[in-house]
Amino acid sequence: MSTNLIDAGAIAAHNDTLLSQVGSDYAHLGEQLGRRGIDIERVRARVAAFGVAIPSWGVGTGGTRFARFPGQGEPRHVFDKLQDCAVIQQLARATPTVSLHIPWDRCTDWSELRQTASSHGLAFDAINSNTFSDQKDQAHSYKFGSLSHTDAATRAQAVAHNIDCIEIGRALGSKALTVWVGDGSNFPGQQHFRRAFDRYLDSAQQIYAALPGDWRMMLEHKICEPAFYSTVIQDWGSSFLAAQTLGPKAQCLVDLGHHAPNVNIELIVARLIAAGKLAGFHFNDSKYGDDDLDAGSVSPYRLFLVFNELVAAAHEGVAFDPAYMLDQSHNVTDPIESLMTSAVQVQRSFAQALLVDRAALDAAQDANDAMTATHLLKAAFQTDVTPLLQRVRLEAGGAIDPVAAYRASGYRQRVAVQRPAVAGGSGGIV
Ligand code: LRH
Ligand code: MN
Ligand code: MN
Repeated sequence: MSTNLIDAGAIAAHNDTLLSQVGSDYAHLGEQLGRRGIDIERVRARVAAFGVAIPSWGVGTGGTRFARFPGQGEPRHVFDKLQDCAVIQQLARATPTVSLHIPWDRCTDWSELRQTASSHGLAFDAINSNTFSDQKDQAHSYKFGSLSHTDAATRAQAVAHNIDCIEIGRALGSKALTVWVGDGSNFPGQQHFRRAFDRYLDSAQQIYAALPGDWRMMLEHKICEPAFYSTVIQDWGSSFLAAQTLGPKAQCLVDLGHHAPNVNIELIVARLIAAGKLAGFHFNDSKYGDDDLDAGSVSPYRLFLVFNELVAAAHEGVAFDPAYMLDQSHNVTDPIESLMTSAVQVQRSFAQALLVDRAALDAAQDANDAMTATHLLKAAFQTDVTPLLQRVRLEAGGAIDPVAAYRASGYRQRVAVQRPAVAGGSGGIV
């Protein structure tokens, strides 16, 4: 393991200071849950098996189109990013996989990258393509779109890039390609809606045809940005239409920040589960739009309600396998701290959803007892599962308080010596 990672002895020493506190808090929670007929050990086992992928682009400081303020010791390349991901996993133990973004992540030897990841105890989740920005020396610009572009050569270039991503993903052991396009229009009349969608489908079909048998193609919709009047894959309806047209390996990915304000995201999740088309998630939080705030930092109850749908479906025996990923931009925090906190928040929402009394909720729903039903959800959401999450981390060799242990480790200061600051600029992604 790399010498830059957190010293296991230091984690153990940190845990020792909190051990007795966690022991009594956990016992107390177990007692409380026991009175509600819930076996804490069973919940703990489910939570311990849960993981959410880290976006490789999330470990660098983000930015907006106005400015980027670089942080200390930012990763210089994909190997540094992996190392930061390893630190997150070592301390929080909820993020065993990494989701790459091509070509933001560059590498001359993908098998070496895979080996490095595995030496850190990490594997690769879905691979993300990028046809929403132009790369140096690119033959055709994506200024007016990619998979749905009016120009056939531009579409072909975008298709080829996605097929390249599949090849990279194969070398890494990924099993899914996530496709988000910024294609759309900024003026009424600029784009022929139906033709643009047909062109998108035609291109997507070519990518789909190149998909290995055991892969999924995850279609990510987004209401706006960078196109602010219309987007080709605007909402879950367009995404669903596309996924249905493409075939069973195509499913719809829900990024929590990609909806109009007040949209009922948990209802969308329920619909996609019912249709067998839920690919997975990009977790983040938002107040106004695609703000890419830390998961659960603004609306933890909404995140819980999403997990409530997932847990309910699993409880009812529905077969589905969503991919869980974070997709956030960290502008004012240390990305490692944000990602650990977000992973734990997602894990927390899952744990809380496991506490819902499903039989009582079914009965309340059947009896049209709205008050009891909503109290049942609140009872689960308002349960402080912190000791359970701490215990899960502890058992897995992580830190009881990941942020405190991280700060005490001096990791950021150490890597800052090796990694010079990258100048600011707009829309900065490492
Ligand atoms: C688009 C998006 C998509 C991209 C990522 C960087 O807003 O959510 O998932 O790949 O951000
Ligand atoms: Mn996303
Ligand atoms: Mn987004």
